Amino acid sequence: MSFRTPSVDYVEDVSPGSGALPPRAWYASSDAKSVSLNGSWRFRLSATADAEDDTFAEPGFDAGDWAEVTVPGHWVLQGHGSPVYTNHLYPFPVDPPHVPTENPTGDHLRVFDLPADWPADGGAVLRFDGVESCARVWLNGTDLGEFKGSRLPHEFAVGHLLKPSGNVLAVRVHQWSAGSYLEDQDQWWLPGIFRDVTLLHRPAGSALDFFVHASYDHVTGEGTLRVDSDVDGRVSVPELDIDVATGESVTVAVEPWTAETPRLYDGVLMTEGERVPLRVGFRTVVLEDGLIKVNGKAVLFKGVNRHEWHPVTGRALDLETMREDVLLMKRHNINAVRTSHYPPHPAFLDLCDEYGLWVIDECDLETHGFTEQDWRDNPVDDDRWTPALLDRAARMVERDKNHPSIVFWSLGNEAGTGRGLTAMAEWIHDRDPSRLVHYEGDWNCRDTDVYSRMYAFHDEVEKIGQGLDGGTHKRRELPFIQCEYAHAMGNGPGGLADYQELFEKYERLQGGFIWEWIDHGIQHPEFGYAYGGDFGEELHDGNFVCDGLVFPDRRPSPGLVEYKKVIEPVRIEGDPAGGTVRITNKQDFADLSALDFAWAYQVDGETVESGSLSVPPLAPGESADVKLPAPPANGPGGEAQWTVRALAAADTAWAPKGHVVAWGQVTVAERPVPCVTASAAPACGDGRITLGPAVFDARTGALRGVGGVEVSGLRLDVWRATTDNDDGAEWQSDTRYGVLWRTLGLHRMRHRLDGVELDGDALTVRTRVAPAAREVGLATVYRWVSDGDRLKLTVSVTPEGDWTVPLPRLGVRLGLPAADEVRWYGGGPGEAYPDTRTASMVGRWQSTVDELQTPYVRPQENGARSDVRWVEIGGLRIEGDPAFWFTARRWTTEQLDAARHRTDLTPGDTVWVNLDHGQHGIGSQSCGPGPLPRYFLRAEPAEFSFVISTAG
Ligand code: IPT
Repeated sequence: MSFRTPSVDYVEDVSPGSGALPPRAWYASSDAKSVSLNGSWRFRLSATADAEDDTFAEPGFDAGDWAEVTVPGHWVLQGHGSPVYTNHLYPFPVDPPHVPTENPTGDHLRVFDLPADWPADGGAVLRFDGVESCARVWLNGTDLGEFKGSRLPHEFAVGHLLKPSGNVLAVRVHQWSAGSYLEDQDQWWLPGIFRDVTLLHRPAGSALDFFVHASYDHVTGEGTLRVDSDVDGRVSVPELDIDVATGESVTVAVEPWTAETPRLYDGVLMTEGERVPLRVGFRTVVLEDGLIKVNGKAVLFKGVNRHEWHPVTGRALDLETMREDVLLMKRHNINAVRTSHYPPHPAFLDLCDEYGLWVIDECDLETHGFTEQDWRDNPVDDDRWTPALLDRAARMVERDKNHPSIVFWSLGNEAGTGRGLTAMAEWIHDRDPSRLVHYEGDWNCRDTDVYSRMYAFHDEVEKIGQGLDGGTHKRRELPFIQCEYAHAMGNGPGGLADYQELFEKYERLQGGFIWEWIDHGIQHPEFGYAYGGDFGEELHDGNFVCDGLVFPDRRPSPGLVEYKKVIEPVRIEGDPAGGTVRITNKQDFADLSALDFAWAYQVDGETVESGSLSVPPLAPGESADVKLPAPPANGPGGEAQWTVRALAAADTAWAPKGHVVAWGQVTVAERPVPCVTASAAPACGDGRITLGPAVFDARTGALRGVGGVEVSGLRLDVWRATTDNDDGAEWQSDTRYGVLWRTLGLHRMRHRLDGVELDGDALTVRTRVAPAAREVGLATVYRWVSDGDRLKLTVSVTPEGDWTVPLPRLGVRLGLPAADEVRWYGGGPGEAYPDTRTASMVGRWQSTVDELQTPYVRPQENGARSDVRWVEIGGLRIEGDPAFWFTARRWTTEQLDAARHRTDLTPGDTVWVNLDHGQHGIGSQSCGPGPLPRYFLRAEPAEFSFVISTAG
């Protein structure tokens, strides 16, 4: 055989490819053999598409000196080249369908034998589940064809080419191709064979493609099953006594499938040559009365956008990682996933069927970069590209059509508008009328069954809920979802509870999907987790790629904990007077029989009595007022609360018995305000002032210590290391306060000392705190008194000048020489800010300084605990009047602000403590609205105090 330099014209060809089999359902046969070709492959990287000829595909080629890579995987994450991150900018000149000459091309080679029991008869299919972005395939020297469509399966008929041993599979993968123009999703560009490669035996008479139609009639309680199959056979579902021919309908009483009650029936499709296991879920999705209804009921999506991500292997995910995602979602009350922005590994959809999640399955299509040129030459509005778009739609629908969890097909993301999208929608509606079509990019809803938007502000969402948003006639008839909202970048998202309130208030609003599930940080020896720019990319979008509810290692961020609370399936509201709690079942399908309820009575945050609460198994939407037991005697006048929890009554597939699903608290006796009677008088001498347990510098009035505890740097503090949401995205319409704060100089406030006064009982220190170059300032008075044991600081702040911006925070900071253990009474256990505090539970908590830190990939303000009544740290006990926000760190706010990665933060000798009277809201302005005005920390006169004593 002789080889010539192959033509690489296919790389820039708009067609989807050639040689592959037609798309079909993805399934694992019960009896047909298969061979996984995952594992170590020989690998050679070239700088251009045509640098090497194709002799490597020839049997006998010696690749002994090639490198090795793991398949599935991305070569740029295995030491060959590097990843590139851009949000919507194409990292190459936009001249469709052309791509750069510099086109990293990976030749992959794998030699394999057939297992000894591989049947001699029948055919075989070689399946690629995902290759980015374009591949050409040879088996035993025969060119099988080439394909594009990175996150879609491609199969080739190879039975006639197989040998018992020494089969040579050669795959040439190009990083850039015409297909790249259709794959401009906001994520890392990661070439490679990143999903499974499998050789499937296809016995004579095997199943080919089949479509399971399983609907549910909520009026009769019956399900109807019909399996259409390319190859005739029989369908059996033993549990339902079903045994029918393919193509034949059968109707029987069934339990329906919903995300809350994911009832699946095991069945089998039997053709002459094969048995294929089926997992049948009966449900009916319709658009009716302007609502998305499943089994006759309107559903509320409490969703997330999920990209596939692993910090080491990129988009190559193993089953356990996929399962971890699903379990984490279920445990956090999430009921829906949008597979942004491409069909996921098919095993993920099996898990959604099994554990119960509503799915928007999204096609592998995004042309966002064309927005830079006003969408000129957008492939979705150019007929030459339509076959590629239809191929992508078909590969998604055909692969995934048998999953009951999928309720929507999504045409893609951010691709503008055009005829190609309409063609896709028409094809999908025709092929599968049993599901609805989603696409966000066309606000006129020409092709869609839902009005979908992203990042609409609260006020607009409310208008839409009220039907006052106008729009085309068609749109006005449609339900609304936010396919993306609440951008979970860094600290936040704020304002979740406010969105949820709207979703629950207006029928037309059927919920939303948080952007997004996971931070796409790449594990990195120097940076901890790398983000855009860390690989020297010429164009990049920084840490915009780290905007998930879980950190790269899948640890839940405070945003996820907040979301869990905001979307809890049971609402528990106390009545401070009445001795009852109101329990509401907020689910759409399930009653409360899977839950136990427990109460606890707390005095000063300590549980003094607890027990179980009997709650009727309320139907969806129902409420009941449930009587609480008589309150235990409340000691000597402490603060008292009821805490009521809803817990899993038994082990479930996704959580153990006792898992807390929802909770509510009600305070029935308020906290007595800490009181210090000024009885000790300040005394001056030796350059020092003493007052009760405290020592001050006589010249500056600065606190030096309390009891034996050294204190440094106590002063007013307004700065916070701006969050991604403070900084905001430049395209957002709300004022970007993070930027204004810095312009104004709030990060470099100067403290002028105006006077140190001893007047009877008190030491008063007068100051003015203001930034250079500005006339605004904060007149700040520190007033100290003591009863001999305890010290009370009252801080009064009076803004001067014309403050046109809110403050980042307002409180005092102080340094302690040593601190590790922290105990507090207040909100916890995790961080909270004014508009992210729903999940903050009042109680007694303890932690360490290190554990108080929230590990945002790009360091920024984090870790505040809300509503703190008192805290004990570093030998001091600090009580607040009123309750305060507390943070403690082994670095200063300025160091936190300057850090780009967590590895930039090195613990110093001092623990810096912030006791804040106020914090500005967080919002979601990194992509969306800033904080709602009710969460602003306005520059207004304020007074707050702390009582400080030595702990223990
Ligand atoms: C939106 C994209 O759909 C999503 O992929 C992601 O980039 C997100 O923004 C921000 O992280 S598009 C944006 C213009 C609203």
